[in-house]
Amino acid sequence: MLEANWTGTSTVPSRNLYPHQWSWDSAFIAIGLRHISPLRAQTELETLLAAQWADGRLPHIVFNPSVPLDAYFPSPDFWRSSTAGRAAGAPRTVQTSGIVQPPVHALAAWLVHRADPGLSRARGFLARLHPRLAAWHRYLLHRRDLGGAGLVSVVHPWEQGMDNSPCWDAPLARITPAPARSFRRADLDHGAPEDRPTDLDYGRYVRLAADYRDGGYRDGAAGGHAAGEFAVEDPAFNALLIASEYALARIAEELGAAGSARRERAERLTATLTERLWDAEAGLFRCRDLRGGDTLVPERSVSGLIPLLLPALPRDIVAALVRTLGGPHFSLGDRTRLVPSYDLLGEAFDPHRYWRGPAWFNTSWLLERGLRAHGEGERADALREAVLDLADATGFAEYVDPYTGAACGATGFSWTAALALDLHH
Ligand code: 9WN
Repeated sequence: MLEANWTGTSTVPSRNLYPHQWSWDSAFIAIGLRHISPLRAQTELETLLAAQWADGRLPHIVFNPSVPLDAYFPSPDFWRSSTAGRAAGAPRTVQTSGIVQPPVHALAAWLVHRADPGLSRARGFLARLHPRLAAWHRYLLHRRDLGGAGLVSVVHPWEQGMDNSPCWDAPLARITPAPARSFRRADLDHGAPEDRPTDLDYGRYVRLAADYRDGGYRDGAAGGHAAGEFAVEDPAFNALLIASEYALARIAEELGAAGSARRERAERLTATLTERLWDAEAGLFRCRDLRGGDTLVPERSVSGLIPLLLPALPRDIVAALVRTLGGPHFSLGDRTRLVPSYDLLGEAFDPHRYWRGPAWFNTSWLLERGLRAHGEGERADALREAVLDLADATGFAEYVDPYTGAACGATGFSWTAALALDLHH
């Protein structure tokens, strides 16, 4: 399946629904590919990083010029990266989007290197990637610290990667949607409407992206003075950045440089994440809505569990997260086998609609890693088994009903295959 989704320089998330290269998909895909072709895994990340902007941002989509414009919306003529993004340093030769996705890349680069260090050294893989990954993290930590406290903000739900999570309902409610007739959704040509975000969601996605584009993709100053109407500090996005900071420390050391400053920064960021986003009463991390009075969003999302990945998390927080995973809101190992994307008891819960309940394979892969890192071997083993069984049983579905495990969304989804492959090894 990964062969079928390979284009020669990267892997599409799914042939029909997502016919270009996506940023965090490529990181997860490389993590799986390293077991069958370390060279392809390296190439996957190199292709993505070649589309980096001069300001350090890694675009969430790198467009394939041979795919017709109407195959995916929003297409290159919407983002207009090479013109609207000129001041921010968008590349001239490739068309990209102008927003970002979670920074899983340094973690992926380190894991890919370790799969075949000889090939990696011979090709200068890490030496070439290191400055680009460092610039990427610098962009996030400096240009995207909109709250001024050290954490990164996302300025669009697509940036966080869980597009229609109920966490965005309140922050999005303040956005005037673009008129439905001003754009045409291509996703509904391939996906069932009840499995996808609504037209109203799309109107707001389009409005936010168009405003960002029309502002030249400029980011605001620290302290929340940016123009954008949507700015959220998300636990998963920040946890993945921290995990990638640890990986960058190891990459620097492999290249003969010091990694300690980066490791210390990762620890400081873990403390800031806890101070800003931890909700002890609920036993999980929350999103902070900077434009909504700087308050915590009262929804429980899988995003709030993903900081379990972090090695420097205080023990009581680790214990609370493990309890929450198995408790009534996520019910892992009891009513669910993969981790639901959203609170089973939440008012907005829907077992089929995208990020409003269904279980996704990448989040379970991240939590498997977190459980194992904190000595929860049995729970990690059970989650690993569930990923392998359900990936196979569903034809590598994009996501599944969290109760029944029935396939939803696209089949032949690349990160499902890649992450199953990784857990198989
Ligand atoms: C928008 C590619 C991407 C994933 C996201 C997922 C979905 C896109 C869409 O597909 O988002 O970026 O069109 O719905 O939500 O996490 O990276 O697989």
